Amino acid sequence: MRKQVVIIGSGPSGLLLGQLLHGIGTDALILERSSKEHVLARVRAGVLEEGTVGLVRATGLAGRLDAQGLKHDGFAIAFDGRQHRIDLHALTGKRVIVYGQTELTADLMAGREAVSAETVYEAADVMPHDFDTDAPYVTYVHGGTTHRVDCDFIAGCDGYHGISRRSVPAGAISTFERSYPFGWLGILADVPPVSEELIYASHPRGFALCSMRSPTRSRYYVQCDGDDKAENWSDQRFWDELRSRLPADAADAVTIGPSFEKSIAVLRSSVSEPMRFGRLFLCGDAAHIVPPTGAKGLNLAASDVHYLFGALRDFYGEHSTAGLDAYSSRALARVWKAVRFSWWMTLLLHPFPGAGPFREKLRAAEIEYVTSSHHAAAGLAENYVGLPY
Ligand code: RFL
Ligand code: PHB
Repeated sequence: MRKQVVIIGSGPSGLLLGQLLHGIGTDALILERSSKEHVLARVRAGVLEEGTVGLVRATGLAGRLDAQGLKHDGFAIAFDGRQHRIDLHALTGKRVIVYGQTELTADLMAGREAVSAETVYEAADVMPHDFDTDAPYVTYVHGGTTHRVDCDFIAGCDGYHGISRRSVPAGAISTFERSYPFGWLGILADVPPVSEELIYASHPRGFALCSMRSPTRSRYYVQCDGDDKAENWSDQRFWDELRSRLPADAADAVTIGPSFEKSIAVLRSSVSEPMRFGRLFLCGDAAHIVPPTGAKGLNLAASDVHYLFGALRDFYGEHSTAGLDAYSSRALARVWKAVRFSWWMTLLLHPFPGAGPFREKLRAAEIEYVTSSHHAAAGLAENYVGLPY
């Protein structure tokens, strides 16, 4: 089989890229290791930058996102028993949209099916080959048979645990990493959110985040030990811990109910450079991971897609390789700013085990500073709504 582009992974980056390429008549095949049901069951991001929404609109598949996405003009930082609002819209003229990654994935998958663009789910042993030549190809096993797809380009959209990054020779890639000594325990529950806007709460017992998926579905997180297990947390324990970390007015307003999803995410920053190896291009979590504190992971995947799609469009439309040549440096410039912001917001809002009183005093002073200084709040807001592409 021959395709112009083989996309490895059907997460948001692979699906977005596939749909944009379809729109310009470029033939792309998506190879996904898991089943469709498994991909759709993953609960992850919730906050979209306007740039991400614009990219979804360019696929023509933003109908449900535009109708149901919640427009947020601000969020609160809770600290020392009080809430301080960061007015994103007043500070930047922009807002963010709250819409679940699961819903976005479902919309993109439905759009792909509607135009009969091919995705092979449960593709095993996917392997990119010869991407340092002009004749790359990808092999995979499906239904007990090994298949080979020749192509012009391979897009590695297969996330942090994917094969694309790992198929690059060790000497050709550099990875910069930082792990954090805690995780986030997250739940979903069909109860109304405690507040119309997100609350990022910093408390001596640990960080907590009040988010949502809709006016009737809440997404809450509490900072936990990195090696803790979701099974250790009954619903009651979770709600008690969450409420203990919120200011009294918010704690009293939390509606409690049964959770239907509970999982722990570890926090990590990681960037692998470069993002291009001949005809293999890494995109999204395959190249970089950020802690969820700044809500940047999915949005970075989208900005990579923006650069890669533009490069492929110029290649197929104008025979120009300039965008392909610039892809890695353009994408990485934006990635590192988001890595810095996510790292900073994580340090700002989480008590670090063993940090000691001096660092905790500095952290308190910094929270006071960003919540009382217009200039500091503007810097936070500018990064939160998303830096320009
Ligand atoms: P994904 O979503 O991991 O998709 C990769 C796909 O590749 C498949 N795959 C393979 N396929 C074929 N062969 C192989 N060998 C393969 N190996 C893997 C996988 O099955 C999968 O389907 O990567 P992508 O597309 O780059 O998207 C990245 C985002 O999913 C991620 O950055 C965000 O979810 C991060 N994130 C958040 N981002 C935000 O922008 N805003 C948020 O509010 C936000 N909250 C979060 C988050 C991530 C979280 N967790 C669980 C890590 C909250 C959490 C709790
Ligand atoms: C979420 O709703 O899942 C969410 C929101 C904001 C974040 C991280 C996760 O910073």
